[in-house]
Amino acid sequence: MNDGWSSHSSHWGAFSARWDGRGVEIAPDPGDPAPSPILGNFTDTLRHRARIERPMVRRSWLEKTGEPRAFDGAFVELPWDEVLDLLAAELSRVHTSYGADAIYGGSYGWASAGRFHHAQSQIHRFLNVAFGGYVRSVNSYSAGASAVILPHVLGSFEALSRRNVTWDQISEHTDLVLAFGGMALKNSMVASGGISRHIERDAMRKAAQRGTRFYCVSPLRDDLPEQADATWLPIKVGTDVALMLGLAHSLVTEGLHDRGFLARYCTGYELFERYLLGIDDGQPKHAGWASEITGMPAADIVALARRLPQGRTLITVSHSLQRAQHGEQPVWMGAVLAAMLGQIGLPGGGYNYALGALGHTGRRVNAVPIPTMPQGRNGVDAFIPVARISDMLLNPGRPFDYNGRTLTYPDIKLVYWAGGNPFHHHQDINRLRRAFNVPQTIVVHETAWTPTARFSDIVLPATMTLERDDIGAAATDPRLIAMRKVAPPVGEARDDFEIFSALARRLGVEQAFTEGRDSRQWMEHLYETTRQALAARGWDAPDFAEFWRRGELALPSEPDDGGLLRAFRNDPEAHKLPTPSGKIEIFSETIAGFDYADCPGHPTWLPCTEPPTPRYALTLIANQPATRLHSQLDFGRHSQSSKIAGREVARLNPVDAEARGIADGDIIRLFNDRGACLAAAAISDRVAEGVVHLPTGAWYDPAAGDADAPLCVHGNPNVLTRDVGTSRLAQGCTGQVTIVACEKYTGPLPPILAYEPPTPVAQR
Ligand SMILES: Nc1nc2c(c(=O)[nH]1)N[C@H]1C(S)=C(S)[C@@H](COP(=O)(O)OP(=O)(O)OC[C@H]3O[C@@H](n4cnc5c(=O)[nH]c(N)nc54)[C@H](O)[C@@H]3O)O[C@H]1N2
Ligand SMILES: Nc1nc2c(c(=O)[nH]1)N[C@H]1C(S)=C(S)[C@@H](COP(=O)(O)OP(=O)(O)OC[C@H]3O[C@@H](n4cnc5c(=O)[nH]c(N)nc54)[C@H](O)[C@@H]3O)O[C@H]1N2
Ligand SMILES: [Mo]
Repeated sequence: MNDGWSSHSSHWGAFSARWDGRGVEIAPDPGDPAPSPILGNFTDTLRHRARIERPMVRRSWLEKTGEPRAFDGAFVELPWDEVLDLLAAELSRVHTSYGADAIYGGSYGWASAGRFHHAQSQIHRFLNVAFGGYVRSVNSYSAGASAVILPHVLGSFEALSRRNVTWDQISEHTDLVLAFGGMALKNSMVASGGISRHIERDAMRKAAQRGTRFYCVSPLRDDLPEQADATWLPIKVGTDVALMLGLAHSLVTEGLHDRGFLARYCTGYELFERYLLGIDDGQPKHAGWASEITGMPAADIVALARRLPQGRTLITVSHSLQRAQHGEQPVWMGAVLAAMLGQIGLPGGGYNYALGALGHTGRRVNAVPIPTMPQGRNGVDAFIPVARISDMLLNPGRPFDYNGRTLTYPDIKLVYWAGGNPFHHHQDINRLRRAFNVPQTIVVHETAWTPTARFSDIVLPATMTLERDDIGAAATDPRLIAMRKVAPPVGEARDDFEIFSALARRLGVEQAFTEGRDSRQWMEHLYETTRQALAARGWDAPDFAEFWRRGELALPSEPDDGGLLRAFRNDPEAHKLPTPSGKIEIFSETIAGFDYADCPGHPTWLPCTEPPTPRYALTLIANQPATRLHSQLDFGRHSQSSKIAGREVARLNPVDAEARGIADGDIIRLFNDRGACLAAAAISDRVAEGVVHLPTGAWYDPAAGDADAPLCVHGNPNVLTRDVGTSRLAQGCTGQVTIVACEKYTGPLPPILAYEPPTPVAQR
């Protein structure tokens, strides 16, 4: 590009950037109809003091003093060669003494968009090559429950979320969208690997203008955009299954359910109907019953049920509903409600799990594979469902349930992380601190001094995306982007690939790790798969040099054919669903056979076992932040501009604020039995009564003093959330909601120290 501008891409959009030695200028991609303001976080981050400039090692680790880890910043700066020698020796020691199943390399996290410098692929490949494997994690924080339940009852998570109903179908065909958890534009701004066009706002506007009625079932009104002109149904948090059952009951009693569809395409409806009608437990799940639980008037439930079969109706269930205890149930019951309406597989109708939760959904997928870094083979059997990290570290050797199996937590001696921030993403941070004190060694590659870096032993400075060349691509985006280096690396930062290559050399496996390729040769190699697939179909397939010169490449898309559900609807014999019966499982013999009280054989109303109490009367929504991706670049300009007095903003309803004497802009303290944090109050009638909304991503900033449960002075909701699995079936993350109390904070306001780098200390 001219004038020093380079094409680049991120999880939140494609753009061009220019570096003047101090700051970065950003120009969103001209083809993007609604670029994300999160791009603004790049402008001042490259040389921010929060960046890690040199390798650092915790002094107490170097000196083997046995002190517990702390956020005290006592790190010794060491030259690269010395640190790499130390680390290679430590990895060898742990591997030789305890085996590869003592190394946790799950390393969950979003890292950055480039497909070659993909931190997870790099670390997994390194551990596979060097040690034959590592203890891994399965599933995600995003879809912990749904990824496990959906294949039992309907089909793969991938097929149901990403290859299903499209925004085009909705604009053209859909009469009613019942969106559980909404479809907030702030969420679909983001797609891992990249997103070059943000189409959701205009798609919803177009649909609404044609007459689609949107219903936003959510504690937050803004979970559907203005353009959708939605009706807001602010039901009590965590009660969606009761509402779905109430709707289903009304359908049945009024004879509005599609018996033909249920008979032809589903199995187990009769057993479920007994539950719905209360034949065995004496409790019909009628609208009155649902009203008591959800707080929504019974007449409104009946009226909504009558509307559902009147036109083309789409039911969506967001990720957030299943990031809670018993999160399997709303995912399953949403599908059952849609099955009862008989529209599954019709254009713009039926069921789409997690539509709008990310920019991956509602689109056509690419017809060719995108470049992906091969990770090699992991020979270690032991794994955990990803959100069981603290459980694993605290309870080596303890058995746990997962998806019909009884597994055992391995005994982890070394934790290695690259591209994720567990002190952002995990629940109950005070418990996580105790867990992170168990292993002998914690290693992290980071771009910045995140709380995870601060709590590790060996901290290696990684380049950030703008400091290296890469290829940006996602299976749901029709453009491959040449991500050109914008600026030189900060300090002594190195690419993850370079770091692992240097370690591999010390461990005698360099050739196996690099296969003799440098970064550029790897990119060319990975690109070749895509190029060959394009060439095979007669598409424009330039060589790598030409792609790099152009800066981008268009990828063809698969047709908008409704995917698995449409094929199944059209011919259920030829296109059986990948479930045990080949049909939609309203009752699952498999799940019933596991005999889990917290996940029975059909969708069931199971209340949360930690309901609000007089002391903790409010429900906290700890959702995805609008001003950044998770915790990434929280120190960046756009994220910072949204804070008040440096704190993350917590919204609450005027009624709840008044009852507690809280005014707009006040600093408040949110607390429960697990922890406490400060935040700045914003009073808003877009938040339902009884709810506090504090998004995730403010860097954990513990006040000095209290070692067990320090106050987070910045506003990280994960000091409050509960660290339990969704159920014995999926053991997914339950971080979306928790109970809290809230009061005005009148003490002296502690400074924000989260972005202050540690000052290196001398070795004693
Ligand atoms: N309470 C609560 N908690 C939640 C959620 C919730 O709803 N509520 N949501 C959950 C969900 S869905 C998710 S996906 C997780 C997200 O959790 P994470 O994916 O862990 O969060 P990120 O902030 O994206 O962390 C990525 C880290 O990688 C670093 N990084 C970026 N590029 C590179 C690189 O090239 N190399 C290296 N080595 N590092 C790099 C960034 O600086 C950042 O610290 O959070 C989960 N946590
Ligand atoms: N800007 C931005 N976008 C993102 C991300 C980000 O960090 N920043 N992260 C991305 C990632 S990794 C993921 S997995 C997705 C996550 O996608 P989601 O999990 O769907 O997103 P959230 O914003 O956490 O939650 C959506 C909404 O669900 C509502 N909700 C919470 N509990 C309940 C409930 O019990 N019932 C009902 N009806 N509604 C409820 C909340 O009001 C919340 O705003 O978002 C992606 N998009
Ligand atoms: Mo996620």
